[in-house]
Formats: sequence, C-alpha cells, structure tokens
Amino acid sequence: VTNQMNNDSSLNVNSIKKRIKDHLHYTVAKTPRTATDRDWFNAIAYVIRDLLADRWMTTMGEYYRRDAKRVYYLSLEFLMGRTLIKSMLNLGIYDKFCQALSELGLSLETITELEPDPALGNGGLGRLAACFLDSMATIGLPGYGYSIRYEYGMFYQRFYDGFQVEHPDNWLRYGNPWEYPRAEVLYPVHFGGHVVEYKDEQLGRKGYHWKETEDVMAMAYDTPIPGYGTANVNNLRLWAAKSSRDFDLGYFNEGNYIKAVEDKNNSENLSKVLYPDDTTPMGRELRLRQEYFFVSASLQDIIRRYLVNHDDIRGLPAKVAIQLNDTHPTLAIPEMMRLLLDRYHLPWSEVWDITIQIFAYTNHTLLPEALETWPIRLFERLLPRHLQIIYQINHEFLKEVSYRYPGDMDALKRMSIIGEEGEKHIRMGHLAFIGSHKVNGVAKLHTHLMKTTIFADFDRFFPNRIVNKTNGITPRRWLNEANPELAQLINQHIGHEWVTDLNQLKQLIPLAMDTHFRTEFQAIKQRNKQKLAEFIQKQMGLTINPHSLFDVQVKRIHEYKRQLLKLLHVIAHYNHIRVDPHFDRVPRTVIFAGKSAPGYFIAKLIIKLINSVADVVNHDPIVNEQLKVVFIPNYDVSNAVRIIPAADLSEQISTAGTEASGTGNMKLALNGALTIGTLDGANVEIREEVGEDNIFIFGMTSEQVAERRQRGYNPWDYYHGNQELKQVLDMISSGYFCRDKSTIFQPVFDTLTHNGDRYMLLADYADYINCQNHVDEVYRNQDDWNRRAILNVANMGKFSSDRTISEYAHEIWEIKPVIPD
Ligand code: DL6
Repeated sequence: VTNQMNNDSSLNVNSIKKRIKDHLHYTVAKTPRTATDRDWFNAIAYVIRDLLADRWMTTMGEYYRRDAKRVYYLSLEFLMGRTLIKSMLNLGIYDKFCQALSELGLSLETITELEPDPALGNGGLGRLAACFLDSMATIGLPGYGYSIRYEYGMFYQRFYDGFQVEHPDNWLRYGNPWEYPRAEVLYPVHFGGHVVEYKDEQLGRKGYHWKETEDVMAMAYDTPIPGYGTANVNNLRLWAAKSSRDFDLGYFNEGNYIKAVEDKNNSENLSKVLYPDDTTPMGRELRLRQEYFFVSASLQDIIRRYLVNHDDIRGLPAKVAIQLNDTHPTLAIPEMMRLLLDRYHLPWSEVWDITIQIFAYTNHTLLPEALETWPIRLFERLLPRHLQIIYQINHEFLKEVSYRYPGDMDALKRMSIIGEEGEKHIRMGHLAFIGSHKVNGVAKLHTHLMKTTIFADFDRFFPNRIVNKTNGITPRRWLNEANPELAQLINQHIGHEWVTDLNQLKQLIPLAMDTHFRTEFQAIKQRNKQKLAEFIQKQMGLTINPHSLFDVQVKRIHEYKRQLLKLLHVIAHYNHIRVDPHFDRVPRTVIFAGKSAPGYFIAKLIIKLINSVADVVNHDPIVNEQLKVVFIPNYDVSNAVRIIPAADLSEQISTAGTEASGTGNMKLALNGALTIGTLDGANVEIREEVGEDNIFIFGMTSEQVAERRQRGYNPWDYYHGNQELKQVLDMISSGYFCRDKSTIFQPVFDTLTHNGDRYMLLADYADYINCQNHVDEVYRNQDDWNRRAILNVANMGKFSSDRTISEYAHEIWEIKPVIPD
C-alpha cells in the first residue's frame, strides 16, 4: 500500500531510472554491464537515501526552529530489519520504483534479498525499539534513538546435526549505504582512574575531579528513520568506539608503535559485538563498558543539542525526556548527575530534581535472573565517581525510607540500591526506579505483577509511579509490508487509513460475515502458505503440505516460553497417528524458529530435540502427510516477515506470569492467525479485543501458578497420572529420537521431572492437549475458521505501536508532534 505523500513532481519513473544510473556510475563506479546485483542494490539505496536526506535535514532544522522538546530512546538494542522496501513504502514511492526497476531489467525480489538484515538486537525488546522509532517518525514526534553500532550483530544460526551453531553476523562486510558516518561528532568516554576531592572556593563546597582515566572515543553514525506518509524523518544515532590513542601523540613518541596499535584495537573492541543473551544479564566487564560508553556519549550529545538553543542547563527537563529501555542504560542516571554536579556545578538537590524529571524506565521482564546487578568492586575500578554518586543517591533515599517506615530494617534491606547477598552489588532496577519519574510495564498483567511482586515495596513508597504501556507493533512493517495481498484486500474494502490508524480495521467486522470476503481472505492466506512452503523447500529441501494447518511458534528459545510443551504435543500427536494411521485427522505442519543464547545449555538441547523429533516424524512413512515438523534456521526480521503471514495458529504458551507482553502474538493475530495461548502477557488483552470465541485459551492463570508454587508442586503426580504424557516423556529420555546417542535428551526429561519443572509444563499439559483438539475441530470448518481469523485482524487496532507511543508521549514524555510546514 503506497501512500500519497510523495508530491515531488520531478520524481517519475524516468527520473528514478536516471538517478539510479547516476549513482551506479558516480557512487558505485560501475557500468550497467559490469554491475552486480549488489551494486544495483547500493545504487538504488543511495537514490532513496538522497530522498530521505532532504526531508531529514528539514525535520531536524524544524526541531531546532521550534525549539521542540525531544525524547531520546536509549536502548542497547534496535532490531531494525531491512530498510529498502520499508523506505519506499514510507516515502510513497514503491510503485514508481517497481516500474523503474522493471524497466531497467532488474528484479526487486533478487535485489531485496541482497540487503543485510541489521540485527542489532536479541528479540522482543530490540524489535519493540525499532517499531517505536517507526511510530515516532510517523506521528511526527521529535524522537531520537541512541545505541551502539555493533560491528557484529545477533549471531547467524545454522544447524549441524540438529545442533545450533553460531556464526558471526558480519553485516557491515559490504558497507552500509543507509548510514552517515559523522567523524566530527566525537566524544571522549572515560573509564577507570580515581576521584580527587577538592574544596571549591567559589561555591563554598566540595567538588570532585575524576582523574587519570583511560579514554575511548565515541564516534556517531546516523541513520535516517522515515515516517509513513509524512515528510518527517527522524534519526537513529549509533556510537562506534574509536581509540583515543590516535590522538595521543606522546604515546607514539615513546616509540612503542605496536603497543599503540594493540591498545587501539582493545578500545575499539568495545563496540565489536552485541551480547546475544536476552534473559540473563552479562556479568562481564565488556558489557558494563558498553553500557557506560553509549550512555556517556549519548548524554554529551543530548546536552550539546540542548545548549544550541539554551544557556541555562537547569531548563533541561523542559526540553529533554529520556526513556531507558530496560535497565541496560540506567547508568545514564548517575552520569546525568555527574555532569550536572561536576561540570555544571549545580547543587545536589537541584540535580536530583532535574534528573528525575528527565528519566523514565521501562521494565521488560519479571524473571529474577534477568534483573541486572553489577559487583561493587567492578564499579569501583571502572566508574569510581559514579559509585560515589550512587552511594549518595542510596543514602538520601534510605533516609526517606527509614523516616517513612521507622525501625523497618527489612524494608531498608529490600529497597536498598546496594544488595548485600553474596558479593556486594548494585541493583540496577532499583536505581532505575528511584531515578525515574515514571516506570512502566509492557502489558496490563505485567504491570500488575510488577506492582505486586518485584516492585511491591517501591509501588507502596512511590504510588502512581508505575504505569502501564501495553506494547504495540508497527502496522507498516507487520501488515502493509509483510502481507501486501492482505493489505490490498483491506484497502479495497475500507481504504488505506488503517496504515496510520489501525482502529480503522474495525470496519472489517461486518465483512467477517461476508462469504465473498472470507473466500478472498482465505485465498490470500493460502498463497502466503504456498510461498512459505516453497521457501522451506528451497532452503531446507523439505516438502510440506500447503493445505495443512500451519501451527507456528516463532520466538527466542527459552524454557519459560515452553517450546517443549509444543513438542510434547507433537510427540503425543505422532503416537496417535502411529496407533491409528487411518483416522481422519487435520493435517498439521508445526513450524518452529528461534535462537537460543549460546551458553544456554537446555535451550540448545531443546533445539536439538526439535530437530531430532522432526527427523523421525518427517521420515516415518506411516505419518505420511498428517504431520510435519520444521525448524526454520536463523529467525530474524526477514524470516518473520516470511513466516507470520502464512500462519494459521499462533502458539503463545508461556507459563502465566512469565512473558512480560509478547509482540509476536500481536503480529500473528494481525495477519489472521488464531492464537492458542495462556492468560499471560498481552494475550490477556488480545482476548479482550478479539473476544473469547476467537482465541484458544488454556492452562493455569498467573494466580493459580503462584498458588500452586506456594502449595508445593510435584511434576511426578502428572507423570504418573497421565499415561499418554508418561509415554511421551519416556520416549524423550529413552533415546527414541536419537538412537545413536540414546542418553542425550536425559537432561530435558530431568528438567521436567527430577529438577522440579520450574515452568509447570506438566501441570498445563492435559489442558493444552484438549485445547489443541478443539483447534482441530474448529479448523475442520474452514469457513468458520476464516470468520474468526478476520475478526482477529479486525480487532487488532489497540496493538499498533502508534497507540503505545502516543500514550508514552502524552503521559510520560509530555511531547507533541512537530510537523514541518
Ligand atoms: O517489551 C518487549 C518484549 C516483551 O514483549 C517480551 O515479553 C519480553 O520477554 C521482552 N524482553 C526481552 C528481554 N528482557 N530483558 N531484559 O526481550 O520484551
């Protein structure tokens, strides 16, 4: 669906062709005869980048001219996905480019596939940040993303003998036409050294010098972020580490050239690689260095920008809002304090007020092991001045706590920023909470659980600080681009306003009752399934039945997300087929995709088990067409765009109370998949929107999970009490799926039995199986299934990231759209 915003009349098919050829000639330095497809990709990208550049500079200029309050989204991850098609669509030039490319004899499909998929993120948190950038630009909000320009993004996943093997993602190998290196935007970032106290005679109080530090330079790379159907183009600024040694002539004069180069490499390693774990924080020094590096450079840049229009630093909160995407950028709080105290010499109380007004923090997980902490010792060595400031913040805070709860030593212990269990450490969640004026969860249930569990003390102490901002996804990427045929069908019936106002999809509700519409809707789903089947055939050499039910679980591999529960169902289903192969069943293709953290043993074993089960099932002649299991390697944004539009059934089956929100659940429902899920994360709200008849809910609620845990949970009761389940588990442990290494899956069996089944798969198993049987029954009536699927699409308006971002803008950041005249 192209928009009408591009009113640049000089841009027609001929001029586009000319621009492409010019860039091929002058920028890429190739002739049409010698150009490779990649050269053409670059030439096309440069043409689009030119178009972005005009609007981008106008937008930035307008923000200065109007002295707009800006929001800065600080995130260690932005999972952007490819840019080419997205930019064409957002700029409203897609059709013209298609025409131009075809006249040049180029295949858009081939060219698109050459674009690297920038994967500077792990999963949900990073992709959310990318959707938010799209929404901010589309709405016209002055919003900037800040992060690290990792040289290696999320690893590339391959399977060898069914095992995940990680390969480096060298996404910059062929250059990156979308970015603008800003060699002149360069800030020093300090580490180490020590703090010297002095008496500031002028101010009549103590001051602090952070001295003899080891410095790294942060250099900016900018990527324009176009909004859809607007001339607004925002900025994503990524920092790359550059050695400060280049600037230290004295160092070279010592004659130690090799050492200088070695040191240069060491400091440049800082932005080398993204940490590929999304659930356990990295207790590694390099990670802490990354966090401080990007926070320090970003704050210097933010303050510099503010000072362009202002003299008085105290006015900062009126013009600057900073959102912390999880605790990873929390060092921004003590860093802001440090700058205001030590550089601008403001008094502590004023500095604290300013800081709190500026910051807000988003929590993305309740898993206790995911809550970030850093050893004091490490802090002392790397960031001694910040440690002093954190101690002081804690001191002031605990004074208030003891005033409010006299004698309650337990409260002090629980709420302190400093944790004393084991090695003394800093609790980053507490620091982020105390230093922010708003703290948000990412779905209603998650926010409720934040208030009643991990942040209960803080909620009592700071009532109204915790707010909910249910996540959303951008309809531009996840429907308009991912599912062009469905987008087109929707346009024909209700126009295209839904692209920027997703609630318009409600107009589809009556069409769910229209036989003709249902037939067309189904035909599109069928073609999407066919395309995915062809992709799987080509990539994996596996034939799947495009008329089977496509049952899809795509997300990071984690025990709490319960891919294993899905697999228990697969194995039970397989056993039924073997017992009675001629029973009339709904044929299913079960599709998995997702990466495991490289050091996460059980998750990697689950991947191997899925592949082993697939191997057995897919080669069993008795099973025939009734069941296929596919694990598509290397789940990334491009694969998501392929898989999601083809799904019939969306698996959202985490243990209730563990998935903060989920956004895959929204993407799949928006593309007409029906959800089978627990009452967890945003599933709860999806059910509210689509109605309980149009979603398959099973399993314990979060209260029941908590209550069961409290009471004492024994997985063996389920093992011994359910013959079918026992058989499935015994097959896993006995080596049925890996005859040459028969004990290999014993640890999987053990987690579900001897080790206590932390995520209570066995407790939810029976209900899950019943619910899956119900899915089969409903699927038999294709027409009725389509009606429900259409109602899912029609009721997804709430889950647009435009809605989420508008709420942040209004209720947390207090910023307004700025649209260039
Ligand atoms: O908020 C975005 C996304 C949620 O939708 C997922 O439910 C949640 O698991 C995910 N969290 C992360 C890693 N969390 N940390 N830290 O990606 O955030």
